[in-house]
Amino acid sequence: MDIHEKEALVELEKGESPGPVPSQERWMLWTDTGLAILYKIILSIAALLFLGHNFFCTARPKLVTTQVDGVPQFVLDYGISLIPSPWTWLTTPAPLTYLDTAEAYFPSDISAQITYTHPAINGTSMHEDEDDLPTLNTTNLHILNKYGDNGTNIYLTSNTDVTSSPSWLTGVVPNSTSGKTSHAISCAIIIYPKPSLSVTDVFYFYFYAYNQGNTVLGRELGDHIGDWEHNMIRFQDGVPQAMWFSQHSNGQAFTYPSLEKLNSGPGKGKRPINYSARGSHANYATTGKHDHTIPDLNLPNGFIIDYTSKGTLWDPVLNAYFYNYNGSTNTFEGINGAPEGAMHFRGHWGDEQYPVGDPRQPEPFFGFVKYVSGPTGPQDKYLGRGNVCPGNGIPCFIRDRLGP
Ligand SMILES: *[C@@H]1O[C@H](CO)[C@@H](O)[C@H](O)[C@H]1NC(C)=O
Ligand SMILES: *[C@@H]1O[C@H](CO)[C@@H](O)[C@H](O)[C@H]1NC(C)=O
Ligand SMILES: *[C@@H]1O[C@H](CO)[C@@H](O)[C@H](O)[C@H]1NC(C)=O
Ligand SMILES: *[C@@H]1O[C@H](CO)[C@@H](O)[C@H](O)[C@H]1NC(C)=O
Ligand SMILES: *[C@@H]1O[C@H](CO)[C@@H](O)[C@H](O)[C@H]1NC(C)=O
Ligand SMILES: CC(=O)N[C@H]1CO[C@H](CO)[C@@H](O)[C@@H]1O
Repeated sequence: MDIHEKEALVELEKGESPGPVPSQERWMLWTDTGLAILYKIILSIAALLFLGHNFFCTARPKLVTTQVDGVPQFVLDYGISLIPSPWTWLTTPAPLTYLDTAEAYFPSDISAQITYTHPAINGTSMHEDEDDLPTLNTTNLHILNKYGDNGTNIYLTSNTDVTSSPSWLTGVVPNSTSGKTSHAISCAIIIYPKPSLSVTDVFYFYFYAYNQGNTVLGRELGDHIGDWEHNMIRFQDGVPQAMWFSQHSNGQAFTYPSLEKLNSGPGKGKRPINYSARGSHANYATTGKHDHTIPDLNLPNGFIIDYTSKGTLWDPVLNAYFYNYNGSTNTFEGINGAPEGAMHFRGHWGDEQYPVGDPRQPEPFFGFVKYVSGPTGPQDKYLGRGNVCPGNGIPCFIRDRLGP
């Protein structure tokens, strides 16, 4: 749980595998007709290469520009780039996530959340006809910022009673082979260069339709509709330095070398693994139990426990929206057409806390309730932080040893 995520990035599909290469003898026997065919093949390949070049240029202009903007000219002048290509840089060290074996609430499509909900202010639903609202989607969601104290009091509220467990709350189980959430974009990757610190912070925001709270003395507390969690990797000259794991109202930071990495596949040795806790989706660097009764002092056992395990592998980067963030204007620039409205929306991604007495809200337990309010989005998560931890006043320890 955490309080506070594209148009799909053009997929770089592998080409068709080439057919069998003609043997030496076949080449020798080729006639003029054979040569004409050969020329045609060469011309076709040249045309394909040209089109491919244009494809790549149009597919990632912003990324390339961002990279080059921050690169000293001599690096370019000497022609040997020590900066990994943007794709490698963005996709290779990106965190992979293991969802708990008993997870019931999977990553969810960001735009689906808008479809299954309607905006409400202080318990009163806004209506498309009365409030002159268009059909809301990830492109135009920010128009709600005109209402409810700049959007901050707007709650995307479920169209159905969530206590009846509508199926959209459970999200999408990632493909067990590829780790991709098909037809669900559940991740927003935000690139924020901070020249004054000589770093680039890359935020990986994960979206879930539902957060199931921890069970304390047999009572489930702190559930909410909508859940935004994140990791942040701080890069210096394209080299990862440290990583932040969001957990409940705060989280933990680790140095990049201390993190264990994927031990096979293309990201071997580079991609840090993190574990998403059952229900609450808090992010941890290790498997097992994590007690967070005392905030920021995670213990292996205790009273309020998150569970992580090597369950379903999810690769959030395979289906994500990418953005450049401009800290001086607080604006998101969608890369490859990623919709910006969802990022600029200042309201909540789920229902407002149900009042005591509401039939959906069980009696409070020592003052704690089952259903709390849905979280606000990425723009509200201290993107401008100076340290690896959010600038929320809680001391920042960057651990160089793994622990719960
Ligand atoms: C919300 O509604 C309640 C009850 O109708 C009212 O007392 C309260 O002032 C309202 N709050 C805001 C911020 O409008
Ligand atoms: C959102 O709706 C607007 C019309 O209000 C439309 O122009 C836009 O293409 C839609 N965006 C998406 C992502 O569907
Ligand atoms: C809403 O935004 C305007 C302009 O940025 C600001 O002056 C005002 O104080 C904000 N209101 C609230 C309730 O945050
Ligand atoms: C899962 O991914 C694999 C590899 O990308 C693919 O071959 C398979 O069809 C996918 N399965 C489903 C159910 O989409
Ligand atoms: C951020 O926006 C401002 C104002 O539009 C612009 O001057 C500045 O160059 C932008 N910064 C980046 C890093 O794009
Ligand atoms: C921190 C941690 O538990 N890392 C694990 C990441 O995954 C690799 C292989 O999948 C394990 O060997 C690590 O222990």
